[in-house]
This record gives sequence, C-alpha cells and structure tokens, in this order.
Amino acid sequence: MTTLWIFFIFMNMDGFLKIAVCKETRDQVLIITPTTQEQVDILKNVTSQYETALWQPVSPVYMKEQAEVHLFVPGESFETVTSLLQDHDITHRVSLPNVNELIEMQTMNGTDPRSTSTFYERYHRLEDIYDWLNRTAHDNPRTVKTILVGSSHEKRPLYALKLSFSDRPNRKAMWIDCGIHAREWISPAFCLWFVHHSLSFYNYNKEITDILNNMDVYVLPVMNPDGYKYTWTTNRMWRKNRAPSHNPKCVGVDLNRNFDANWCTEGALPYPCSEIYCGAFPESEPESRAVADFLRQHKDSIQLYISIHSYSQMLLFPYSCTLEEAGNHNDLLEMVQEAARKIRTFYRSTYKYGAGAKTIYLAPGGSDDWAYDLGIKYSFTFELQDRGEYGFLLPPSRIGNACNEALTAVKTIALKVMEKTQAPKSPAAV
Ligand code: 0X9
Ligand code: ZN
Repeated sequence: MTTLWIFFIFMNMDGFLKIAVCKETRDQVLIITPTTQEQVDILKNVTSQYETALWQPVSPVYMKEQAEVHLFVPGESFETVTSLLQDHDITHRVSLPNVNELIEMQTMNGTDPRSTSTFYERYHRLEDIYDWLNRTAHDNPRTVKTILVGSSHEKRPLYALKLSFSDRPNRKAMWIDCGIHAREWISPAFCLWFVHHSLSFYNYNKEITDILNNMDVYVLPVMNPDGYKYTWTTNRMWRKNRAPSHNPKCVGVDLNRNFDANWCTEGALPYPCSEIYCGAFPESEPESRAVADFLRQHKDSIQLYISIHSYSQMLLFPYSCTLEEAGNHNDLLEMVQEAARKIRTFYRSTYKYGAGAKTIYLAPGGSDDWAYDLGIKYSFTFELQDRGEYGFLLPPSRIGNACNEALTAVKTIALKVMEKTQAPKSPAAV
C-alpha cells in the first residue's frame, strides 16, 4: 500500500513538474497596450533588450500611446518580460498561449492521413513550392511558363509563372508577388491559390476568364526564398532576407524598404539589426533588384502591380513613402473601396483601405510606391488575414477563406483596371 502511495505521489509530482516546466518554456504572444509615453518607452526598451519578436508594429519606432502591440515572447524571456510589464502597470494579456502547437499545425502539412484538406489549403516548404512551380508549368504547357527573374542572396532561383491565355502580341499584363516578408506564410499560399484558381476556372468563372482573356499574369510566389526557408528551418518569426551585414550578429535587409522610393527616410532605418533595415543603398539586394529589373523591362505592358503581405486586413495603395496623395488617388480609392465592399458582403470580413502612409504608417522604400513611380499607375499592397487573432500563425483551416477574400480583391481591381484602361469601343465596332 505504501509503495502504491509513493508511486501515486511520484506520478503526480511528475505531472506537476511537467506543467511547471511547460509554463516556463512555452512561447506565447502578448497583446500589450501602453497608455502613456513613459510606458511606450519602457516597452521599446523591453522589446530591444529581451529575446522577443515584434509582430505589430513591426519596429519599436512605430509604437505609440493607446496602440496595441503584438509581441511574440519565447519561453525563456516570458517571466522576465511579463514581470517588467506588471511592475510598470502596463496593460497586457496573453493572446496566444499555444504558439508551439500552432506552428506544428502549420508545418504538419499533409502528414495526417485523416486530413481532408487539399494541397492549396496547406502551407508548403520552399522545395515543395519549387516542385509545384515545375509541375504546374509542365502540366499546362500552352498557358504557363516559368520565368527565372533572378536569384536570392543565397543563390536560390526566383521563379515567376507567366499565365498567358492568348498568343496575341503586345498583350497587357498584371504582376503579383508574394512572400517579400518571410514569416507571412499566407502570402505564398495565396500566389499558389491564385494560379490554381486561374487554371481551374478559366472558361468556367466569368471574372477570371475576362481577366485572363484581357491580360497576361506574372506570379512570383516567393520573392524572399532565403528568408522563407529560414522560417521553416530555424526561426518562424523571421521577416527580412538573409544577407549578412558588417555586424555578424545582425542579418537581413527588409526588402520592402529596399526599393528606390524615398529610400531610407522616416519609417525605415539604416541599422542592420533593425527589422526595417533599408540596406546599404536602393536595390542593394538581389531579390529587390531582380523584381525592379523585371518591372523596368516590362513597364510598357504591366498595368497593375499587386504585392501580397499579412497581417491586418488592409487594401493599400501609394503612397506609403510620403503623406502626399498619388495623382490618381480617387481612382485607387474607388477600387479598394469596391473590393472591400465585396469582401464584406461575400465573407463578412472587414478590410481597411486607403493610402499606405495614412492608413498604417510612413514606410519608404516599398515595392508598390516604386512601381507606381515607374509608371504602373495601379499599384497595391494587400495585407491578408487576420487582424491579430492568430497573426502570422493563421491555421491551415483558414487559408481557403483568407485566399478567397484576397482573390475577390484581385479580381475586382483587375476588372476595374481593364475598364479604365480600355479605349471605349467605337460605335462601328459595337
Ligand atoms: O511595412 C510593410 O512593409 C508592410 N506591412 S507588413 O506588416 N506586411 O510588413 C506594408 C507595406 C505598405 N507599402 C509600403 N510601405 N510601400
Ligand atoms: Zn509584409
């Protein structure tokens, strides 16, 4: 009997220990709301001194009173960070207590035989995306071609797909890129979703058929392959590319601060350790230079530029690098307004919209602003789901919905661009 008791106590001790150990080593996400400037300053210090990853805003420079901060805190720093917040009476709550489970859900992809999800409702490793690119071009030889746009810092290829449903010369085109920021996994998932939708529903869905009959589409599914690979192997929260700097501890340039649009002014930083590091000079990075070169070479045909990011549910257009209004501000506004209205009607999701600088923050060096100044007058950045519930750890079960919302926006805008750019038919032609 005594042995039994000892056994029982021992078993429970083990349980307790496990819970205690688990609590200490669990990575979590906190939502923090500083209410005074002093609290903002303390929070800025905390995030720069302790091993944490800012989800929102992306850099301490954007923190302000009353604005929510979403902070990923690894298990090792959790106790220290939360006691500091408590000591200074800074309002905070745990929004994701189970980060590790969510990451496992995102990376399990297809290993569970009971899962009924399709390929497009899962997140994929970089190698699987390369295989998919080849397969898609191979299976659709008349309509899909792979284009090698350039290569990354670590010499990985940057492949875009060209969808072309007509041989007519001088066709107009649109460009979509995904995965500029490594940790925004819903973004590459969208590029795959879009290509799949185009190939499956051409001739069955009126909107996509009209679009593809009118223009070619270039799709670059992973603009930052080194960073994306790194989020699968080493650090799920990585944002930048993987270019080393003169400081061996600080790697990576924010590719969306590296374009030549008011480069490295307010909203970007010249420090390699920052998440919004602008790089040594505009287009210093092979990834941004490759995209810029391609757009320069095709600027006469490309009418519409779309860059896909996450999270926060926003449809943005230039400018983000200045508070000035774009020349065709009202046209752009009308387009995103209509897209957001449709998303609300079809999916009951709210998307904010407007010029980037006024809707989120000043952020120079972005691809959308640069493409706009190059002459692509319909230029957008979409921030996909969600609004912070799961953030970058959006469960695979939500991919379909998130992508359909973005697809609605792409289609609405592409159709509007066609309407605005097509010469009105002469009465004789009607
Ligand atoms: O800050 C960014 O680069 C984008 N937000 S994110 O959270 N995905 O990092 C917004 C980009 C808006 N456009 C420009 N800054 N040009
Ligand atoms: Zn982004």
